[in-house]
This record gives sequence, C-alpha cells and structure tokens, in this order.
Amino acid sequence: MSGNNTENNTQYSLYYYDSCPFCVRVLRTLDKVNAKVELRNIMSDSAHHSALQQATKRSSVPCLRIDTGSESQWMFESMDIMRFLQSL
Ligand SMILES: N[C@@H](CCC(=O)N[C@@H](CS)C(=O)NCC(=O)O)C(=O)O
Repeated sequence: MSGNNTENNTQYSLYYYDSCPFCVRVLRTLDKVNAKVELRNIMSDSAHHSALQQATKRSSVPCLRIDTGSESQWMFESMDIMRFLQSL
C-alpha cells in the first residue's frame, strides 16, 4: 500500500500493532474508507517504533502520521483518528 494521496500530496501512515484493540478498530475503519494509509507495525519494525518515539516522545498506538511535505502531524486517540479518516 503506497500511503500516497495523489490529489494533494499528503501522505498518511498508521503506527500500530496487531494485539492493540484500539488499533484493531482503526484498522476496521480503514477497510471501510477510501483513504490510502501506509501501515507501520511498530512491533515488527523497530525503525517505525523509533520514529514514533523520537518524534512524539511517546510509544502509544494507534497514531496517525500526516505528512504534508513541509511538516508532519501526529494524531493520537483512536476515536479522533477514525473520525478523521471518515472525513477524508
Ligand atoms: N485512548 C487511546 C488508548 C490507546 C492505548 O491505550 N494504546 C495502548 C496499546 S492497546 C498503548 O499504546 N500503550 C502503550 C503506551 O501508551 O505507551 C486510544 O483510544 O487510542
């Protein structure tokens, strides 16, 4: 999955892991929406874990990273992420 939104060049990445129930509900929402989101499992890829920790000083998942080119925003809270994805 590319995670590239060609319309406005914004890229979305979801930091998550499989056994996290909050992540699972975000993943279920992802199945139902049109957004292209790159999945970044922090348990299976330590680089993703490090990137999350270094940028946010947290290891909490789910976290949606929104890259606009000039900056990155990091959105926590599964409900906020689901609402955001549904609004795209
Ligand atoms: N209120 C948060 C809860 C997220 C949460 O508790 N995630 C757990 C995994 S299931 C976690 O990342 N815990 C480790 C930490 O917070 O550092 C949400 O709905 O997203």
